[in-house]
Amino acid sequence: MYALSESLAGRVAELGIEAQVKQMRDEGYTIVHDAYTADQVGRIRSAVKRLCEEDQGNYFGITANGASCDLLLGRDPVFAEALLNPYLLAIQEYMCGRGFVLSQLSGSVRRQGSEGLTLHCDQDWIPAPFPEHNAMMTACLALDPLDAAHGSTKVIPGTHLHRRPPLPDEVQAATGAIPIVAGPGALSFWAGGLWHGSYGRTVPGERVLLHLTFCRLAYRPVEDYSHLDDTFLATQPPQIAGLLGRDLYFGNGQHPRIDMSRYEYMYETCRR
Ligand SMILES: O=C(O)CCC(=O)C(=O)O
Ligand SMILES: [Fe+2]
Repeated sequence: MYALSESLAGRVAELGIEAQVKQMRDEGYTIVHDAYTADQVGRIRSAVKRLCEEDQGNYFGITANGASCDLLLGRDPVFAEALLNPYLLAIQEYMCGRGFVLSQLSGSVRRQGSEGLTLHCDQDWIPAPFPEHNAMMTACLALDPLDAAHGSTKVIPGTHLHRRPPLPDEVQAATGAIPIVAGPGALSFWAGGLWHGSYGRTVPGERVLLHLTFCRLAYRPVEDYSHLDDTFLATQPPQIAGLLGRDLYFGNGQHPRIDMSRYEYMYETCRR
């Protein structure tokens, strides 16, 4: 599961993220500081805030003092830019394999008094024991400073090795939990099987996050982007079509009915 392909090893070395790759393997989470520029952080933050205002969603256990938004690709040009981040793509490939697809792109705003999110793992609809190969992985882009008082994500390092979700008493105890401590522009990642949640926000201000979740190509994404057609894709680099699984063998039924070039692509791709 944790072998690095030659091409990915080269990118990991170029990006200088060897330590992060090792931490993903051993502890099931990691942080890349300054993964996005201050300019990108500003533009992504205002888009997330605007769409949370519009959607008033209650995802991520947000019942008061905040809101969520989702299905973000195509709703502001900044989200396609966020998806193409080289740190994001390299670490997702490491954990979800080549040809990984976008599962969910959502945003959240938490304000003072917002309660913490219950301990869980993201691939918890896969029956336990989880397969050895990590099925999906979330990355969160910090758009504000993060620590426990600011309502940061909490993780329990090493729990991905249990290959199961936490039991109710383990959820209550959250033994060994630590906060993600990072500044705006940092990307934090946790394996699909890592136990995590968040701290309640006790201080004034806002915690704005962009949540980017991907899955191995064999699994089903959460969000359905079939409304983003060729007109949208023509405005994007080909990686975006790839992230939507448009070059996979799945979804045969259009013309040509069975496209064997896609079968060959998928067969090769999922093996690295
Ligand atoms: O809001 C957070 O800090 C964590 C959210 C979460 O569980 C996730 O994005 O997978
Ligand atoms: Fe989660």
